[in-house]
Amino acid sequence: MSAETLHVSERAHQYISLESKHGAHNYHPLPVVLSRGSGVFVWDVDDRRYFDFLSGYSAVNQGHCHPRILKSMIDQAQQLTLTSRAFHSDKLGLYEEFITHLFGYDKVLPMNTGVEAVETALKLARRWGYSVKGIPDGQARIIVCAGNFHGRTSSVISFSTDPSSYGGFGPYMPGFDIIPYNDVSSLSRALADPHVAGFLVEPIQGEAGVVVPDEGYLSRAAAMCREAHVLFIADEIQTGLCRTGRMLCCDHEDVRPDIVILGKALSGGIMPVSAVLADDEIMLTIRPGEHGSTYGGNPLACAIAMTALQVLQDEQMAERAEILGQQFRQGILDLGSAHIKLVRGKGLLNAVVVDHPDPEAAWRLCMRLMEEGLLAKPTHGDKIRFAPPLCITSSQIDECVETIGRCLHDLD
Ligand code: IF1
Repeated sequence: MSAETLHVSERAHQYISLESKHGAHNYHPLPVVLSRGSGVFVWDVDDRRYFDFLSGYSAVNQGHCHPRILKSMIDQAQQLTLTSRAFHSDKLGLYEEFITHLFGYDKVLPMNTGVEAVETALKLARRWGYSVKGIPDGQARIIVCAGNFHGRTSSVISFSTDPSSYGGFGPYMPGFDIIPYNDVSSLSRALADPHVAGFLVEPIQGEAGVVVPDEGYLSRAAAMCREAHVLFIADEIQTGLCRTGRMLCCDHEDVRPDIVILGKALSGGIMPVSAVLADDEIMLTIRPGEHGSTYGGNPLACAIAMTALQVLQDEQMAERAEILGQQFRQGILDLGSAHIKLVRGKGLLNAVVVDHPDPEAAWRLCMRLMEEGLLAKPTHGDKIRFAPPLCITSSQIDECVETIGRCLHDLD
């Protein structure tokens, strides 16, 4: 039994042991075993309640087990779940019309996980580069940013700068140029290469610790890409769908990406649903039989995603995230803790950088928060991401800020 699991009940330890014995050790979770979720709350196997400040890494923006999304899932699951794309269904076209009208694009290519949508966007950009921009076959390049996180397939980790993502998994996919994030002069230099097809960027870098670029960075970058006839590709898998206070994070700067990548909350945390949005000049460069997925666009996913998107609008979740995020960041600053180097974020995607001589301080703080009924997890050592479901209330924000303050005080 590790030191961390000393705190857990016998019941919880049984579940943790099963995972340890029979499951790959590709994660290091907090020692808590969850069994129920509703709204902002989750409960563990001993019926202790927690505020969920990770939200499935922004997949549960609508709140755990949202009743309207669940109902859509149950109704459709009793009707038809999967046809494959060998046949049409009575849900795919309706979903495609719904999501393309909502975001203002000609077409959508439905996939499942976020990284599959990222891979799809990369293939679209390369194919557009060859068949529209006229890049010589096999020479297309994609610009990406240092500190990126776009998923964990072999191609995508090929342009990661995080050794824990790419280390020991070579050989790597060629064709990517890495530039510093939030740096328009390096982007300008990289765009000078006529073989560049696209620029893939997170509007806010989530995994890097909620790194928010300078005001105007996204709009400058998008204008430079337009000037260079290069596709601006926004990975909104974590920042999209109301998380940062707008339907898309790019909306903060009125940027309309050439390709938008969505995932996570597109299903409200029910099942993997992702999507790539683009106009015909890009989307129609892929012809029948040249890309796909067994589950991509399945009727169950379509029904769930339409309701998940409708809930975001009906419950004004972008507006809520904007207002409650400001309240959260101000509340954290008002704590005046010597252990907070800074708090940063947009909407309800925020992170606190912990300032403490103990390198384990962020982890210890999260363990204390867990004991006080709030779940959060450190990212990259000294940063803790705080991202609750967007259905959280103002008084709950105050309650959680007070809890964070108490636990920061206990750090010493
Ligand atoms: C893990 C991170 C977050 C993403 C962005 C694509 C994907 C993700 C901006 C791929 C996925 C998840 C993956 C999960 C933990 C989590 C994560 F810590 F890994 F980086 F949120 F910040 N683009 N992020 O954030 O989507 O294929 O996972 O559906 O791999 O540990 P996916």
